[in-house]
Amino acid sequence: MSDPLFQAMRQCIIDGTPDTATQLAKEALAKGVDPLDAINQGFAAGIMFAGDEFGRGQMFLPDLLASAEAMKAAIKVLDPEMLKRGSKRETLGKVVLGTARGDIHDIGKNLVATILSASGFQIFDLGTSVTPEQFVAKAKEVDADIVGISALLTTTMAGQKAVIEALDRNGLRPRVKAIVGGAAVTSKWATEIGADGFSRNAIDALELAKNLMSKGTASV
Ligand code: B1M
Repeated sequence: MSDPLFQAMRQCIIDGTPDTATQLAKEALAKGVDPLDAINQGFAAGIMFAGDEFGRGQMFLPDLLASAEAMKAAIKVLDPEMLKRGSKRETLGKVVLGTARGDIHDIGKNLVATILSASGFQIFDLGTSVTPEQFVAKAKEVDADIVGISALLTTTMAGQKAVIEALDRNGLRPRVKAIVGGAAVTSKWATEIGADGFSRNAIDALELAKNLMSKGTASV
């Protein structure tokens, strides 16, 4: 990651400066940089570094919050361009998305929503800290094809299992597929809780969702 623009993007997230993040995101678009490259090679590198520093006790919560705000500011600028790039695609399916109960992390979930939406999926985003009952109610209401549950904390991963159990209890599966993701989520965990799919990042989530729609099943 030697490109000075990507380097500056990474640094502004570490510094927690939303104004600079906004400005660099605009600069990237003006230079024709793919918005996903700007996120993956620039801004996300900063938030991962900040997370590692936080984990090692080298950064405190207010600083991490500032980093998250800067990350959101960048994505706000890049989002419309990502959506525009996918705007001509047909509707591929309905996806209910949310972060598991007790979990307020939403940057990754929002990225998944943007990528799926840009690629033609209809997204019903329930936001953060969503209960199993809320997932079930929305899936019924919109006749969802896929329910996606994000979890970033080891403690809230249990919420993914609770959603899958609630979908089963309400007779929604196997027609409605359940997919899971988030930093600590593994393929092993996904298998253990009976999810229909797992993905490590937003791009893989798109492939997974497409597979589920075309084949009716997907491997975890
Ligand atoms: Co928090 N946090 N945080 N945090 N935070 C982590 C997750 C942590 C690993 C940091 C650390 O200690 N190193 C740690 C969790 C430890 C653990 O449980 N194993 C942690 C902690 C401890 C906490 C608090 C408990 C801190 C405290 O209060 N003492 C607290 C919890 C609050 C709560 O939820 N109840 C907390 C709070 C926060 C902030 C509010 C400051 C902020 C969140 C802001 C927000 O989201 N609006 C925050 C942040 C920013 C992070 C880190 C640094 C970055 C997360 C992120 O946005 N990554 C994170 C460190 C880390 O993950 N290494 C950390 C960038 C994003 C693009 O990636 O979210 O992984 P990610 O999403 C990816 C993939 O995972 C995947 O695709 C996405 C895009 O490629 N994916 C899916 C995600 N969801 C998917 C769903 C799918 C498919 C793929 O299908 C449905």
